[in-house]
Amino acid sequence: MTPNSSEANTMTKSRALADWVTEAARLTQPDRIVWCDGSEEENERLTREALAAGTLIKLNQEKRPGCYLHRSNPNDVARTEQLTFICTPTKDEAGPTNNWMAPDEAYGKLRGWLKGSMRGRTMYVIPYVLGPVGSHFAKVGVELTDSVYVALNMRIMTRMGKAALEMLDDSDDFGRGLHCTLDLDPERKLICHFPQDNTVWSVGSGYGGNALLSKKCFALRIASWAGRTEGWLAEHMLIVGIQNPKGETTYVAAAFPSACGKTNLAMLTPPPSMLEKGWRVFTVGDDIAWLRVGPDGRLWAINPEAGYFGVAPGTSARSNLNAMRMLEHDSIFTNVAMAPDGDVWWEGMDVDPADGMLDWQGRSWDPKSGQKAAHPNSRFTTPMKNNPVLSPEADNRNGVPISVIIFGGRRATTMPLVLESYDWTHGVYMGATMGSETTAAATGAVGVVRRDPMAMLPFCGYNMGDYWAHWLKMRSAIKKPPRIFMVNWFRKNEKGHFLWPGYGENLRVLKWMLDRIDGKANALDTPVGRVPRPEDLDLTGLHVSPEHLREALAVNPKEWNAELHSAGEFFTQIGSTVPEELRHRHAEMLDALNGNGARRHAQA
Ligand code: GTP
Ligand code: SPV
Ligand code: MN
Repeated sequence: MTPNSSEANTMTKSRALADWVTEAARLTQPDRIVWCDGSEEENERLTREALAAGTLIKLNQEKRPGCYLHRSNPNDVARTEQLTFICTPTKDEAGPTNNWMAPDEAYGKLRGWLKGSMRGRTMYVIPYVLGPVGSHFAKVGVELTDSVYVALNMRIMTRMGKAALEMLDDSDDFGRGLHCTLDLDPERKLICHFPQDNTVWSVGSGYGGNALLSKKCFALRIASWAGRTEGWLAEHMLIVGIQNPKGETTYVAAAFPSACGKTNLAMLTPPPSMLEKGWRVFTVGDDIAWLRVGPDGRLWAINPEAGYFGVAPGTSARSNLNAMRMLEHDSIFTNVAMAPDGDVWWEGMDVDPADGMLDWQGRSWDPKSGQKAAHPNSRFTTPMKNNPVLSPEADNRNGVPISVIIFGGRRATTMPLVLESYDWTHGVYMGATMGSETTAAATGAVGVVRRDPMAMLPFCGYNMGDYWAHWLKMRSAIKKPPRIFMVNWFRKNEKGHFLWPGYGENLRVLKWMLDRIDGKANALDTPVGRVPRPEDLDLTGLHVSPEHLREALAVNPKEWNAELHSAGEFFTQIGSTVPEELRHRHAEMLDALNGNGARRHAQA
């Protein structure tokens, strides 16, 4: 089939979409164009094609029906932040934390690479909806890609196909994503965002965050831009419903950096003592939240996605039973290890590795080699309907009302298990200055503490200082603002052991937050926020030494002086756009920490 506009016209009522597909096809010259409708028949056909091409490997269909393995190119296993650009007319719009390229230069460079790049290949046209269909939050995007792996993943991650074309109707209002795998040469790899054009061009990578353009590219970088203009927030946040024994559900949104526990918190299993009393947890989203002020003046959130692209290593029946259950069928695994019986395996699965395992690159693996069998950033893609604790509200067009916002990082030192902010501005300050150790979710060094404001450092589509100002401004629009907390599940003792057991036990910390809101729990004021004392937490049935707990909760002035110093340096880096209120809070906190403040504080 030769690409032509008359065929496109039969697929969509949108002239703009038809023209754009024709134009992209003229540039990239695919042999075939396939419009994806999202049907089951199409899924089977694309899966067959992917199997035939070796893009997918069939896993044991008795153990894991509908499950497949994908092995990526070994140099294409994580997001590449140094090759990700915000292409606004001026560099200031992108700000000091983003890579910037002038739009003309970026389009020109990529056009050169894209010329004839799909010759001999198929171009998939993937229309999708971000958010529940029919919701006033929802937005339409279309991704053009030459990757069948991308097409199959987009089908899981979004509401893809016919529904999107119906929602678009004859409008020209859709996100334009053009993705081409090319030859995976690191010298010809770029992910470029053009917020003013509602456009992303991504070339040279097949990896999730670089290639599934609905996700970080549109639902965060482009959407955060739109949110600033339109008065809402697009955030790197999970959304979870916590049901108490009385049957009342409170919704919590939490921003943790990549590979720092969002999926795990979103679907946690309560500890036995809390399960018995009737506590339940329900997932609305595990990675991205769009938040808008509702007619009642509260902050409401939806999950723009329809599936999870989660970290495999560390997922086990003990750490996340709900995830293990949802991965039993209809999931795509990327870069995990494969057992001789065609099942999957990864480090931290809590299952002994079988003899004769193949590692993530398909090489035979020796457990004694010291090499990992699964790539540390190996992932699963699974539809949200697989999740046994999916919230009944996950598809609600109005979203869910958010009562608590949590920021959290991966910090071996300094940051206590939980800190409550004094007010919205203080909470925004906590988010703006939070630090976290880098993880395998992006290429580069792992374990280095960097500032990762609101867990959005790699995902904010505009100037970071303006983003903080937008957060502060939101306060005036919200009648009943969520209370803001900071958490750290990852503090260690001097021997390098985690001080807090984490995972399901984290619900105890959430319960303290809910009790704080209800005025039922105590806290200690410190210069940097409120912390629970050990006796303020419900620790029934938990075996953790009092000494560890004290260490986990400690606010250590020496560590905090260093922390505030680092935050101050970050403000200097961001420069003149840092809101005055945040600078003021910073100065006040430094004073209080060093005993000069007006507020009197007890030391933890
Ligand atoms: P992205 O998908 O990259 O945005 O990551 P995420 O924030 O959803 O991270 P995820 O929940 O997948 O967790 C990443 C890693 O952290 C996994 O290896 C988990 O096992 C580990 N982890 C999650 N929660 C905890 C916790 O409470 N304590 C400890 N020690 N590790 C945790
Ligand atoms: C992350 O890195 O934060 C992820 C995975 O959630 S990716 O979709 O690749 O960005
Ligand atoms: Mn993420």
